[in-house]
Amino acid sequence: MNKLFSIALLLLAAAVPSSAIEPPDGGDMGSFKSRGGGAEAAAAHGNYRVSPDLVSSFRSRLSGAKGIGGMTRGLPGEGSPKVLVLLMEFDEYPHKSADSAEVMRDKIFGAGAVQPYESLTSYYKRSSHGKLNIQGEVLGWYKAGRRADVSETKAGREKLIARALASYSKHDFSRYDSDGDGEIDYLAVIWTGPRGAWASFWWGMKTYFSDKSLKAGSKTIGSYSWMTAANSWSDPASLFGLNTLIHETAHALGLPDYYDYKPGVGPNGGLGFLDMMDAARFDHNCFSKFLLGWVDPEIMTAGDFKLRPASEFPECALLAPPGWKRNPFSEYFLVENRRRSGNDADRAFPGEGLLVWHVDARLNPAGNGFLYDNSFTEHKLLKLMEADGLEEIETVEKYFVTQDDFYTDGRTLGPVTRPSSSLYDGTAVGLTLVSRGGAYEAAFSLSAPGEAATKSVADDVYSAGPPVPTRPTGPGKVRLPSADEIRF
Ligand SMILES: [Ca+2]
Ligand SMILES: [Ca+2]
Ligand SMILES: [Ca+2]
Ligand SMILES: [Zn+2]
Repeated sequence: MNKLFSIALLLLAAAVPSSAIEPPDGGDMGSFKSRGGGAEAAAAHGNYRVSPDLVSSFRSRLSGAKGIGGMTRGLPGEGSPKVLVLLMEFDEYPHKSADSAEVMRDKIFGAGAVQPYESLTSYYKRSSHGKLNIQGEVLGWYKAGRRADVSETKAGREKLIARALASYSKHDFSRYDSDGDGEIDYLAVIWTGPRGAWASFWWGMKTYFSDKSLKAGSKTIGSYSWMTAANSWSDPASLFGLNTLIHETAHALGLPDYYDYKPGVGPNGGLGFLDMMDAARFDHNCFSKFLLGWVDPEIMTAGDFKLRPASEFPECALLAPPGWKRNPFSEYFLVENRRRSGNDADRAFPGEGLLVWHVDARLNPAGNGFLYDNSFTEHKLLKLMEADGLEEIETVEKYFVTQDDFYTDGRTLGPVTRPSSSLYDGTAVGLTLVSRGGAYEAAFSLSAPGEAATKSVADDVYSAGPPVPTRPTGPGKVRLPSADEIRF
């Protein structure tokens, strides 16, 4: 069965030639070979780390704090924020007639047709389980002159964007500032013409606008992303696809890249391409959804459980090691049931069953970020446990997760399995998960020494780790270090 399925997948993979190294619609990730060269440039954007603002809002939410508003820069993860999209056309590369501004508006904010990347709005409605309903407007196509004349620097890019926005003098930009802090929450800039190398000027990315003297109406610009209108520009059939925009928008929400910026330094292999923040495909994993408040994992210590598909229901299990003390800023395991539906309804989605994630969400001493990331640190913030025990994500170049990496019927994660349920320092916490299979509802048994069958109740409050740094509001407010101020 597994073997047949693997063969079917190989055939599928062959039918999608460009997915081997780079997904058809990209993202800001590149081929393994090109990643090494651009690592410093990419690291300068800080997107390999969870944004300090998201860490801060996660901590506030988990500690039950109410009324701590204005903590997040970028796009809020709940509600109906308005996103501004700017379409920029260069003289050398007229926009494709099939991607008129009207069509682009429909592709980005419309209902769309074919799941799962039919529109930014639809994807995020599903991923957030109805909590995030992205609205917005499209300006363009703005005629930006010759691309060859663009100054390929941060300042050059900001001036170009500000000039374009200034040409829409009658537009009301105040609607894109959902928290009223004077800054447009999130702007996506889509330009015509081919991409350059990974992390070069003409490559998809998300960063912060630094020049606060440049305004759109009365608003400064905050978080923004930058991407091509077609990944294979010279191919007339290559039109605008949503994957890169969905990926970059996740950075505006605060999520990190889980792919590896620098093989050979720190952990390798990311998440084996099984995530929107790795391959720019599929749904967001349940750790990301936990950070954003889109799922509230059931804390489990022992018993028999069932999970419905994570792409359809906000269901996720948190396997709490004995002595865990309800502290999510520590090491633990998350389990979700994934199958080819919802945002995973992509023919390249590699299997079905339980996925087990090893999370190490310890905070840094300042309390404004996680100690670990998936690129540079000793081990990963988020690691996929491979049920086949082969650790191919970390050891095989360009390893794509397969059905064998899912915990299906009878597969076990325990103190002496490979991989084991031990913590990174080798502490055997004794947790044992035995998958009981199931095609739609996936069942499993969990045991730990000395633990009675328990399950959390929904309104349990977590321990929030060290005190949340306060950020006074109003003039002269103190700002936490932001991801874009971190340099390699
Ligand atoms: Ca704002
Ligand atoms: Ca690495
Ligand atoms: Ca494997
Ligand atoms: Zn990214």
